[in-house]
Amino acid sequence: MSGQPEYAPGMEEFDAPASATGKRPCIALMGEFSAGKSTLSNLLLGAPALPVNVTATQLPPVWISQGHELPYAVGMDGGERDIHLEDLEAVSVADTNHIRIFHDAPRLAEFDLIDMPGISDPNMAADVWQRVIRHADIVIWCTHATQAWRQSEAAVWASLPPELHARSLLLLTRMDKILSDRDRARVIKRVESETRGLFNAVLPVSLVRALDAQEGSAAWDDSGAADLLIRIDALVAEVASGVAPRLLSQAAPQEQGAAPEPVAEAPAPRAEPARIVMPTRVRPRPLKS
Ligand SMILES: Nc1nc2c(ncn2[C@@H]2O[C@H](COP(=O)(O)OP(=O)(O)OP(=O)(O)O)[C@@H](O)[C@H]2O)c(=O)[nH]1
Ligand SMILES: [Mg+2]
Repeated sequence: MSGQPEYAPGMEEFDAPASATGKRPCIALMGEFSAGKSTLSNLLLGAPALPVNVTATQLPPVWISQGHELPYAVGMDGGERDIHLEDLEAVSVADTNHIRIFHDAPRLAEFDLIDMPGISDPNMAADVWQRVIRHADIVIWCTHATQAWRQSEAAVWASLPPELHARSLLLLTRMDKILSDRDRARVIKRVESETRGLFNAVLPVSLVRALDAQEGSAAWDDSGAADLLIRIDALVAEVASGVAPRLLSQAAPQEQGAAPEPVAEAPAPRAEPARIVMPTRVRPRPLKS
């Protein structure tokens, strides 16, 4: 591991809010290595953002906006240079602040996306995500449901401003890997308890099932994707209009830092996967205006 990222709040000012600048709200996808950030990006865009063959490459943050401009890289000094998506191996993480790419996905009319590298990727310098976090209006933090909300994640999240917490979602990915309804409910309950006051909402999802499902189908709803999109739309609208989203209520002190309970993990994909039926009480409630 490359050690804990040490983000120093106040070191860089966050951008002015989207409501003040008229810019599209910017959603940063964050989380540990392999937590599902790029899969979520593909789900939101309805297509892979990058050529499939670059998934093994260590990439700097990838900032995706609507449009047809050619991709470019922004260096540490703010200088821009053209890049080729087929040759991303040539983009050095050490010299590149972030990559800008453009896509005609309809959802990008509402928001920009920044697909971040994993916060504790052993092959990635700890500060890579810190260089661009100031552009984020909203964070969707992806955490593996089977080992959700580790100390390393909590430490990074605690270093970010409370205003950002209130506009951000915690996504429990890989819910399909947890076998029983009971274990799924237990994980959701624990993480909700440990993160109360730290996110706008905690949402369980199976990104692979959502990708396999037709949008609007029962399988799509059961994957958690429908609830996720409702919540994203609400947050984006609130951020764009300058309404301050509200946090989940504060955690009781003794609830913080409880040891994760073991959960039974699904051994292998099944031919006929069971539907993920999310407990009704954890479905996101509509935000009151
Ligand atoms: N079963 C299951 N697999 C998932 C889910 N979400 C992501 N994956 C898989 O997890 C692997 C890693 O997903 P990515 O989206 O590349 O993760 P990432 O967070 O972008 O990873 P880095 O950019 O390397 O930090 C891929 O093989 C995905 O198919 C999920 O909800 N369920
Ligand atoms: Mg990724």
